[in-house]
Amino acid sequence: MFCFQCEQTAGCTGCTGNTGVCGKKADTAQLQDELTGALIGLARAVDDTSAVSKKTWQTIIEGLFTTITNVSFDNAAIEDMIQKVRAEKDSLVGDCNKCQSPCGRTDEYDMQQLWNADEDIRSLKSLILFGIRGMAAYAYHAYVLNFEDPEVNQFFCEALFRIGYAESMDELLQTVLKVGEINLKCMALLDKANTQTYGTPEPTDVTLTVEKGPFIVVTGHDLKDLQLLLEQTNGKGINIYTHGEMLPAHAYPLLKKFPHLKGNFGTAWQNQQKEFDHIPAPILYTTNCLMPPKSSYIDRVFTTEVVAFPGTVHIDEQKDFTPVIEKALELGGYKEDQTFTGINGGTQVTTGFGHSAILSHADTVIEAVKSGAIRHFFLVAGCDGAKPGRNYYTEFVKQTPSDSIVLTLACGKFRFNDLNLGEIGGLPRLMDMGQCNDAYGAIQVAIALADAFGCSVNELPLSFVLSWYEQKAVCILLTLLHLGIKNIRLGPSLPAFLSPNILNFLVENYGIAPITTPEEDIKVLLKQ
Ligand code: FS2
Ligand code: SF4
Repeated sequence: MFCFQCEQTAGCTGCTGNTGVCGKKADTAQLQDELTGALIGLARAVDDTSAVSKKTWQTIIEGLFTTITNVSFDNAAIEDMIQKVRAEKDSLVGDCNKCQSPCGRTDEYDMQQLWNADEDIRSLKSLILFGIRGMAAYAYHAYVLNFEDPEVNQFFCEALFRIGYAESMDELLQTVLKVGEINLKCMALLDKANTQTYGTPEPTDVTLTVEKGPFIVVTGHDLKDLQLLLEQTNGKGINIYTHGEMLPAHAYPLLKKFPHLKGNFGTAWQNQQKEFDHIPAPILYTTNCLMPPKSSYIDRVFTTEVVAFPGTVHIDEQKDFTPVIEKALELGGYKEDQTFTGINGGTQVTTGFGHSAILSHADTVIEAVKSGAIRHFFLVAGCDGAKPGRNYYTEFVKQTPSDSIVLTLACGKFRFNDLNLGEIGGLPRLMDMGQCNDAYGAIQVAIALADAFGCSVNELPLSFVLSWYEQKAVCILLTLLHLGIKNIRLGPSLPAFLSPNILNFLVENYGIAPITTPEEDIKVLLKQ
């Protein structure tokens, strides 16, 4: 196998051999390559016909989402997805199969060509591929809420097509930045889908205590699945607790109105095996990140949508959560309320500081900056992961000066979201903007502040300190580059798929730098 798409890739170069660091087996990696090759074949067919339908876009988005890290470990599910992609291609250019002198224009792509390409070409094409994989997750969450953007859909095909095409570095670089441009539109689409469906997020305190009685833990990013689960458990004496990237769901008016959406259990994805080991409750996975479940709790793991693991019960598109509900009732939950704490000992966290909530205090913020009460903003955001070096982010937040604001989003926040950093002018110093896709909100806040001060985003007293793990972080990074944002600090390590030349390009043109120590980085960033 060869895979180097995530931050924990073996030896910071690539997973090879029989199993990846994430637990993905070589045959699964092979099938994911086959699926990607089939998707490129489908994109080529789209380029060759005008007969595309909604189903074509959905197939492409679903296929790409399936290949994100920690989404699907299930060979049978991936094989089904490959067949779906091939069937869709046949529906567009079925005659290609009967052609006596095939031109090869709609052939599937052999991913070995990419993995064995010149390292700079491989690097640029990997940025495109991993970026659109991440973007596909956002497009998927939007389309389950019936929101689509034809330009976003079309771009998935364009990008896939270019991965299978011989192009110069300059041409590929344009496509790399276009992934960032289109991902901004895709995140805007999802922001619209979430807020028009569930209301505008509002700051909300969330307890980490689990009440006695039956409960279900729901993890991942898909708000629609949470909504359906809340509806199906209503009045059944079962409480629902969010986990990981589902925490921001508590802030949406239409979700928080369910009285049995009680609180949050646990921290970020890499702690699942420890945190899920002994709980008397089932866990529903709506997306990544899925850690391979231990045998001690695999019978309590339920998956839905594209997330899949052999040996777990998969809830299909009919969305009948009865097996999860029955498991919750059978296990019965805790006999007494259990008080859990976050990583730093806090017993509650706060979420819901989306762009609307923050910008509703824009006058206060602008005044505080003008008076010097706020010296700097730090966006400390992104994925969590298992590497010990990720403690950097906890220390960084703890050491930010008392006249600075820390904005955060995505699952990396669990390293510090239970800290009480105090307030400035009635605003908390630490504000959780939501899931990783809510990077869109952070961008809106930055643009609004730049407008208010009549400067560019790069001239604001604002620093981006990002942690990455999987491919959604890649598309967000490309969006920030597309917007021309400079001096981003990135960690805990730099992507293995950046060749020395491409990394050099990013350093020279965007000032991207790896994290060093919290002390040193804070000192340097406060001066920029
Ligand atoms: Fe965290 Fe995993 Fe949100 Fe990533 S739960 S690393 O998928 O997308 O962030
Ligand atoms: Fe390795 Fe990451 Fe690929 Fe898993 S997803 S095989 S850990 S590079």
